[in-house]
Amino acid sequence: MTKQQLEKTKKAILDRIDTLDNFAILVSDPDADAIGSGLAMEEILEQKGKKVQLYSSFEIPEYSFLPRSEKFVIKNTADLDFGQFQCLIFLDSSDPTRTLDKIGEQNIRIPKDVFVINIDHHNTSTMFGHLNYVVPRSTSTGELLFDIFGEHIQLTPSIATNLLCAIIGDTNCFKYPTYNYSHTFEVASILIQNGARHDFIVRNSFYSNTKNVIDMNIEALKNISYNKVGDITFTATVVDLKKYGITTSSSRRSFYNYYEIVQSIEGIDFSVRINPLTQGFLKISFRGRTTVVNSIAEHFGGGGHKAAAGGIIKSTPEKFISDLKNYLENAQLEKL
Ligand SMILES: [Mn+2]
Repeated sequence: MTKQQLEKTKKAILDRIDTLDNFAILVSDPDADAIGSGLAMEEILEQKGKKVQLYSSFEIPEYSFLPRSEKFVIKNTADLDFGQFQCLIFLDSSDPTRTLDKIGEQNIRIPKDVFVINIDHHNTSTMFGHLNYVVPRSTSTGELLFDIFGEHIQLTPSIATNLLCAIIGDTNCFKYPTYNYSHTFEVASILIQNGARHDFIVRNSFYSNTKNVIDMNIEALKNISYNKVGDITFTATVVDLKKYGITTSSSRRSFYNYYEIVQSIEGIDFSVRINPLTQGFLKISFRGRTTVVNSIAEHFGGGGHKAAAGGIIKSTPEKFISDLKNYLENAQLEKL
């Protein structure tokens, strides 16, 4: 979207929110960006005197440190009657089904007369909203919420903390190499000036692991296989989260230490982590070190960002790795 289109969309979103009263906010499978953005959006609408419900299909105990986290109603979005709302705001969701726990046959039914606003930074967005504010070059949905609403609200310490947590989470502490951080650091600075606490977010996001999480990271690292197809070298590991009592929804955060180490291995182009789910499904998570990985994830029916992407597929770990190698034989991968 061009700068002019974004400005126009931003104004349309602000105008539309002014005219409506009854909102639901839906977030993608929860990471820090989805959760922090959801909480900030809920408070923004409350400030504007709106009726608002904030939903997650997944439990989010690992983000209970965030201010106002009790505002989340945990309910599978497949079971929601959206007809009771005038407007749905989807955050960080490249398509509406990203808000679902996708195992099994589920879908989202949105009545035609319900207005849909889509705010996201995935370049795989299906632009499903009546208004779409989609900026793939942006670090996070949290940063986009600041861009849209920052000048139109009172930036409370809780909004500032939730937005900064979203940005820190989606940039992996400003370490992903795929963004121009010039604007992001300006936003972060304003958030900190308005009461966001960097130390609180970092301690709770990255330095608060249980022993189970550490044991799982050790197993994931121990079991790494090194694979080479043509010029491409990648690591793969299979870990069963269930063994460690860790839910799929918190897995991204739980593997922080594993990713830090895998990303630091010289000569590796990308890594893939394979997590067997129930009913013969696998959750696959790619991290690019030198190559773009969302094109690989898309080949397997998933999506994501250039350096971090994934999806859920029906396969076995052995078959998936063999399919991945076959795909890489002829794939033209872009460099990060
Ligand atoms: Mn995000």
